[in-house]
Amino acid sequence: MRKIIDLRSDTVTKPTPAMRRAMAEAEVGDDVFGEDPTVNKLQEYAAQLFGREAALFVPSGTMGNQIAIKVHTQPGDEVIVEEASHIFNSEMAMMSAFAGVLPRPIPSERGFLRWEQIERAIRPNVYYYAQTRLICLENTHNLKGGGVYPLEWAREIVENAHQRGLAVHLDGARIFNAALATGRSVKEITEGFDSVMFCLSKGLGAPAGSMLVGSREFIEKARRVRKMLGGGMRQVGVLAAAGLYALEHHVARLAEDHKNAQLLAEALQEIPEVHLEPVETNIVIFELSTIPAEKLIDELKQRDILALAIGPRRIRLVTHLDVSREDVLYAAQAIREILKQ
Ligand code: TLP
Repeated sequence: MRKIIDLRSDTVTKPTPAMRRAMAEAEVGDDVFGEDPTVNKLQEYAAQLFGREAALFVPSGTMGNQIAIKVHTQPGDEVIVEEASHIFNSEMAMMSAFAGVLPRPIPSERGFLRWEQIERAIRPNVYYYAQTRLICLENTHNLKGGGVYPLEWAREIVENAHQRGLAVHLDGARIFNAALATGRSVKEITEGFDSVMFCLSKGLGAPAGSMLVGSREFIEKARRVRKMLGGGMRQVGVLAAAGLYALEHHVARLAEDHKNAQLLAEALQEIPEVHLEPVETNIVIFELSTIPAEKLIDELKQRDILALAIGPRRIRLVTHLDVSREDVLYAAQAIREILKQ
């Protein structure tokens, strides 16, 4: 039987045999008591990688983002987000439901806001206006093609926001892809953000888990909010071990995913019915001019290739640990054949 080529997301990776061994051998304890040595090691390692005082292991990226929003805001505050951001679109309106805040979405071309746009959206200090309290940025930007936030733009936002007394949170679900693409460290590209969330369970290949990093004070508050959400876990060192393994062994190999995404993009570019968006990391997005996205997806499924529709004619393909060079070439060829029919 041919293997399934799953390009729907980099969340679909399965733990490698070596990662599973690390999980099986993990030392564990009750993490709600702060006594899981493997979780503690992962948190210390993450804090050190990002040059922060502390870090917190959380079950998912969504929970990490929502904890950060809750810690940075008070009910009734306003939060500036990019229109196509994950926080605004794919987290169940949780910032309103849980933190009681109002998102203020701002459109952009590739997912990256400039300070001038943000500045215009900040509420003046008038007593009957909700007050802007937080800005959330996303790097890489998922739904607008996996692009990397221009470093100077992000720095300008952080600096100006702080001068205005606003906090800035980074949804860095794929921050290691951004670091690789720019040739800089995660510490360098996230400097100054009040909090950063990153995922262990995407391109890094762990089965679950994300991290929040920030100041000791922020992480202490975040731990309380994690408990409110039922995210306090017990002998979770078995999962933290996968995360540690991922950080130690799967960061450099993201280069392969970027190469495969480029290869896929080059092949797709040759197909006249495909309108490809720029590809910078491991995400490939294109628009179809002749058939609906669902039709192509159904046809691909019959050839054991899985893809994701993110609009009526828009498709996203993501490269990762379980996708080879041969797989992407096979997928590109299949797309070409289906569209020709
Ligand atoms: N993204 C998933 C889906 O939810 C769309 C994917 O397949 O890309 N921030 C960003 C930028 C994300 O892309 C995601 C997940 C999250 C946060 C949430 O992480 P999880 O799924 O762990 O809650």
